[in-house]
Amino acid sequence: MTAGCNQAQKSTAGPQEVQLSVTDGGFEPARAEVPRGQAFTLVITRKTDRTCAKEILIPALNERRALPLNQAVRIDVPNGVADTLNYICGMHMLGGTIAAK
Ligand SMILES: [Cu+2]
Repeated sequence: MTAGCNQAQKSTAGPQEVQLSVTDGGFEPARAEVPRGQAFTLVITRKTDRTCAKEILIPALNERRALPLNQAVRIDVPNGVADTLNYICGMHMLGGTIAAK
């Protein structure tokens, strides 16, 4: 009756965090890698006022978030990435990719 109660607890450290910064060069790193299909949290910190990237859009997740200067913004990606996950700024000019490895 209680079959199915076990939870998959493979990792001991909780969801991995992927840190992104917005610098004068855009999103850094422009390409990050995460283990395939594993939950992670994107942590984005905008460190400059000199680009148009004051918002981040992740179309595949229907996410659109403001990026306040010097404040970490956390976006959970509970299903992880099967292949690649693309993000762009609010004006579709700067962006990057998170790839499964
Ligand atoms: Cu932009």
